Formats: sequence, C-alpha cells, structure tokens
Amino acid sequence: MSGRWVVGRGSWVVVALTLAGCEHHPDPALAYAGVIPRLVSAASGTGRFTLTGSTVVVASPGSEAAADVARYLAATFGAATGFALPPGPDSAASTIVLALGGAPALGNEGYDLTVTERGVRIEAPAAAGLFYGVQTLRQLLPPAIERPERQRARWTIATGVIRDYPRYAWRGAMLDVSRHFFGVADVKRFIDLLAAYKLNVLQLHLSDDQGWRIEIASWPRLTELGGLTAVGGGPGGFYTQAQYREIVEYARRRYITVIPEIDLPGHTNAALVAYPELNCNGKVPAPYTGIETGISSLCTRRPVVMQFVADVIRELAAITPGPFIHIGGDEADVTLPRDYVAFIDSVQRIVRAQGKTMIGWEEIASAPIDPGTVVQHWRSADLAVTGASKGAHILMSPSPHVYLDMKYDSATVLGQNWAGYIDVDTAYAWDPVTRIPALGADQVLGIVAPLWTETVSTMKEAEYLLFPRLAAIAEVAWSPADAREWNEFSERLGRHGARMSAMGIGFYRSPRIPWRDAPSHTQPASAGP
Ligand code: TNX
Repeated sequence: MSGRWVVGRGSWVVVALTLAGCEHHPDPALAYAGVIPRLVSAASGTGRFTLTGSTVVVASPGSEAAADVARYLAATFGAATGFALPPGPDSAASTIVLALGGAPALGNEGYDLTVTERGVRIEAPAAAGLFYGVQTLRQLLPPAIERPERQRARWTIATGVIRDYPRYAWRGAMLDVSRHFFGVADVKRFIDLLAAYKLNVLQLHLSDDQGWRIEIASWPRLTELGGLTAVGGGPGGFYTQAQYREIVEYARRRYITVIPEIDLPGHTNAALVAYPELNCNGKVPAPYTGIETGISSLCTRRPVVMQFVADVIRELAAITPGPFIHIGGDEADVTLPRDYVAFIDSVQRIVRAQGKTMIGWEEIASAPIDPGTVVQHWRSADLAVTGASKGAHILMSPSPHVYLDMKYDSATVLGQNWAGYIDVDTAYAWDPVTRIPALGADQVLGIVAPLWTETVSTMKEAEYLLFPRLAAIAEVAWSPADAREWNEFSERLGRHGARMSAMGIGFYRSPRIPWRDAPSHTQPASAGP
C-alpha cells in the first residue's frame, strides 16, 4: 500500500496545514488524522472504499458478541445511509468484516482496522475491540453519517491501516442524577456519547441531599418521598429497578460498565426526609433544594443505619453485574471523624460480603480500607497518596481539569467555578501520571470526568458542558501520552466541530479552537438553582 504514516508530530503538522478550507469536501485520507481520541498509529493510502446498499457485514462465526456488534453497526450507520448492512458471506463484493482473533498484544479493547478497495476489516482479540473499531470507522466516514435521517452523500473512506488500543482500562464520566433528575432516554443518550469517544465507564451518582433516584424495595419511601425533590424545587424522579436494569443493559451493549453510587454517610438529606430514624435527632428534616454541601449525615452509630446500608447495598448489588459499588464518602463534614472512619470500615465489610469492590471519593482513604479498594481523587493529593499507601487503586478526577460542571470562562452561564475555569486546553493538557508525582504510574487506574448537576437540568445544558471537554478528556484516557500535543489537538478538534453538530451536540465554541464549520447554536440559558 502506498501510504503516508501520520503518526509522529512532524507529519501531523503537515496534515493540519493541508486541511484549512477544505471542510466541505474533505479528503477521505485526512480522516485518519482527524479521529478523536487520537489513534495509536494510522497510515492512509490513495485507494477508496465506498459503503453501498450492497455492503454486507461479516461477523466472526459462532460469536454472539461479534454478531451484536454487527447489529449495532447496522443500526448506527443505517439511519443516515438508508442501507440495511445485513449479515452476509465473506465472498460478497463489498464487506465489513468483524473478526475475533489477531494480535493478542492488542489486549481486551484494542483492534486492527484495514480498509481496502473491497471493504473494511476490523480484527480484535475481544469483542470490545471490534466495537471500538466500529467507533473509529464512524469517524472515517463523512460527518453526515451522524445525522438521524437519511442523507444524500457518498460514503467513501480512504484505504489504510490502523492499529489502536487504549492507555487506560478505566475511561469514565459521571452523571449526577440527584441534583437534577435525568430520565432513562437522557441516560441512554449520555451513554451513546460516551461510547462514541471510546469511554467505558458510566458512574451514576444516584443519591444526594436533593434526591434519592433508585428504587429500593425494602425501603420504599426513599423514592416515594426522597425522590420527589431536586435543586431549585423541580419535580425530581427516580428509576425503578427494572429501568435501572434497562440502563445497565443498554450500556453493556456499548461496552460501558455502570457504577452505581450511593453517597454515604453525608449527602443524605433525601434519605433522612424519607426515614427520620436514620437521623440522630429522629426528626424529619426539611427537603433540601439548595446547592450547599456537607449539610447532612446518617446517624452512623445506630444499628438501624447499618441495617439500612446493608439493605441498600444488597439490592444495588443484585442489579449490578459489574464488580464495583461506589459508596460516596465525600464531604461528610457533619459526621465526627472517628464515626466516619468506623462507618466506612463497616460499609466496606457490607460491600465485600456482596462480592463487590468498594469505591469511594478520596476521603475514604482516612479509613482502614482494603488493598484493591478504589479511591477516587478529586482535590487532595495527600488523600490520594494515603489511599495508595494502603494498597488502593487511584481513579483520577482532578477537579481543576475534569470537573465538567465548572464554567469554561467567566462568561459561561451554566456551571460553578470553585475549582476554576476549565476551557478545553485545561481539560486536555494534563497527565494522570504527573498530576500527583508521589503516585506510581501503576497505581493510577484511569480517569472519570464528573458532571455535577446543581446548575444543569436538561440534556441540552449537559451536552454544552460536556462538549468539547469530554472529547479532550477521552483522548487523555485513551491515547499514548507522548502522542498528545495541544496545538495539534486544537486543529483536529476544530475539524471535528461539524461532526459534533451532526451528532446533535450543542457544544461550547471555545475561542481557543480554530473551528472550521459554521456556528449553528448558542449557549443555553441557565435553569439556575
Ligand atoms: C463537590 S466532588 C462535590 C459535589 C458537588 C460538586 C460541585 C465531590 C466529591 N463532592 O457534591 O456536586 O463539588 O462542583
């Protein structure tokens, strides 16, 4: 194949310079250099493959998982192309092959993708790699592939070769459905957005002072009463366990693990409203619809509280196929430190008894946590280091870089600013390993970018805060550290704007990015707390 390697910084600059002004008829070969998160290696040739109504999808025989990725592909590409992309034989004239096998070194999520004039071949040791190959293929096609209705377009891809695999196994985002509630359809949309950028973890913040969002059959008033409220006095809401399972299954098909988070022992006003016996004074507190934190605590020494925690975690574990339960643990400002430590120790036993591994915000590092516990860093390097010294694995959610509820700049209507303003360069130009020098590279599990929703009440608003920062963070999590460079990324993101628009994302048009498409949206007005 006559190819041009587009890896290595020098050649990326050449690609970027060639691009100016060609957004209407992009050269398909340049698509290889445009993929976000950046590919580990890619070379494009001069040939062309065009997807047509007679293209068939060939999945590895005997693999239900590969067949499911094939169905996902057909559904994802079917809307804009109008093609059925049905299963078909290898001998067909135009094929997309999804083959299990190939280089074991690619790992659980890596893949090789080859485009010839006859078709596309994605080869991966595991089905997740096939899925990520499909996500890359999406971005090799014109942006119109993202539109929900049939397009008049030629679906042409340049011939080429890609080898790609992630840096981190844990690439996540968190959605706070407690401060404002987001229904099942919104969460599915959120999941689809994560999948498009090869993220694989969705942390759902299911309870807080302002609302309890998951049905717990043994404590029904949690949702009957605790689910009624939201920040600013909005309507609240909750998921039944059946709805929650539906979310988990939707995520599973997209290789995303859902991690349920119940915030304990602070952030519990909604639970106290429902069950005042969990409160030390036994009184029913007023429902809380403000945005302060550190205002509530379970009465950790009461036996009924441990019964409550055991029931909640048992029911949660039963609807959680993944190995992790997140127990919050942050900002327990009105819990006595010695009660807090004893409480976290007890909660850990309960989680362990359900066969799950406990995750908590970095504050749990002050308790006697098991080796292998996951500690989520958000503001204190010292706590992260303490956690690591106890054998915990550290998840990086450093608030000055990845808090998606921070404003982009002082003019941003939505969001808060206690951790600073976070424009795209701040979300991009940091590294999980050098962020806390005292941590060893092998102690860092990956990244989770949280979207707290005190100031966010619709998906449109959420997407404005998510994008383009989430695309930048996905690259920090996926792409090799030495392949990342801000100027090159800013050019690539500038060309990616048309694709985000086609995806229906009303993203923030950061002045730091040379956008190549015409603006088609403005900042959403704030719902306000
Ligand atoms: C701090 S980050 C919190 C959340 C708030 C967020 C707002 C963390 C572990 N706790 O309760 O929603 O700030 O930015």
